[in-house]
Amino acid sequence: MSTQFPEGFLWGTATAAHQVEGRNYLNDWWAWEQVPGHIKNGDTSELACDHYQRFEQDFDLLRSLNQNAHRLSLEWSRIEPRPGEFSSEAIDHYRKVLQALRARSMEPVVTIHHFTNPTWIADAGGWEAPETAERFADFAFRVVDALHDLARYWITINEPTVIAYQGYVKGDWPPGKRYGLTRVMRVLSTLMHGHWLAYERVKSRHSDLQLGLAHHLRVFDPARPWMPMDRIVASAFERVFNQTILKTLARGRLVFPLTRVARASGPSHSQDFFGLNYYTRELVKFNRHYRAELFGERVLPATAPRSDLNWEIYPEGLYRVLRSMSRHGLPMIVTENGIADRRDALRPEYLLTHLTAIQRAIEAGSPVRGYFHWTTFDNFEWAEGYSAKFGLIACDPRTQERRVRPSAGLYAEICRSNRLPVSVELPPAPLDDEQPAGPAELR
Ligand code: IFM
Repeated sequence: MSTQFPEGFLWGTATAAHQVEGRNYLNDWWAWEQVPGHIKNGDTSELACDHYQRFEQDFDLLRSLNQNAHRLSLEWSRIEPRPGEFSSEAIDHYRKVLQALRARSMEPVVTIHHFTNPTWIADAGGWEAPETAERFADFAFRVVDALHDLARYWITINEPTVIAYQGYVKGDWPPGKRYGLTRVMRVLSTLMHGHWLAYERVKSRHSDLQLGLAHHLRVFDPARPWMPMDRIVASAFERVFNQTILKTLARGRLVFPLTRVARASGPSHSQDFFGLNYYTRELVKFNRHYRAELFGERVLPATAPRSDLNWEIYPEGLYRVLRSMSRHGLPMIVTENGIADRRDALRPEYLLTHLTAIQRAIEAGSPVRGYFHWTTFDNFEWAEGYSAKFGLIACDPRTQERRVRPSAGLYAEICRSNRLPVSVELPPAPLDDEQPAGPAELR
């Protein structure tokens, strides 16, 4: 097997505005963080990585680590703080950010919506209100039109199913609802509608741009493959969490179970590339008490290695997902992949095994065009606060000190050579200078 990646392969890291910028006070997440008990250790995003101010130095660092691309998101609440009122100051800021990437020969990939909503959108019903689709599409058109000369790749919405699951099934994220399937499907339908409208509007003016979605796909396997009920719930998870929106997008119309609540349709082609966020697999076991979760209880494998968040490390899943998504016939970009590993003990191997999985998929015919490691620096990991450390670069939210981890050096060498090392001496496991994270709840 070749260890070389295709010419022009995009190598970078990914971030999201609210997780790194700091001082995002006008969105629903900021309001949510203020309520005790919502975020681990009482953390709030506050200054995060202060990236809003420090983006130039941060990009210098990434360039020095040989990255030729970068994924970031725009903060809707900064750009449109009140309905229909667009801040030229915020748009100018993002122009400077994208220019800074271009000046360093780094290809930007820009996400328009990464989890946060302006408070005025949340107050008007968030993604439960059908009008949010229109409002989002207006915003998307406006920002792409203002910045289209600086970025070719755009992602409309990051992880629609995660928004629906965390905010409206589990209730761990804003707006903190615990709904049954029907109301959750309404949320997902509005998200799909918003994507379709945004895609159509943007493409009608800027047909040359490449637009996609970032899908969070997990592999769902039966915990006990010999048990028919486990197999049934695992395939129900696959259908609802992965296939519902994939089929909806492929057919250009809502499919069951979304059709229980709405009958929207959109263009038959609404993704120019397939954005994939892959982290882990979940083993699912039938449990009749788990009605709200399709009777599936997620269980941990007894022996497999796991991240600080207890997510199974399963690189084979990335290969399986890439091969299976190839049937859509779209170029693919791995828009996120990474591990919470505060000691940087598992990350080097995680990187190598997941990149090997990508390479195998490419060899087997999957058109993968780029890889964005999640994430650049340790940042505000939503309900986990600062406790989950996904960064190639450590970042202390109090001092803002950045520290390049050994795995960032390994990644830099891969980015430079555009190939996997034939043999690699993994950096020694670091001294445990930080408290290990306690077991976290499964997502
Ligand atoms: O931090 C998140 C990111 O915002 C979306 N995808 C998963 C990451 C890790 O949990």
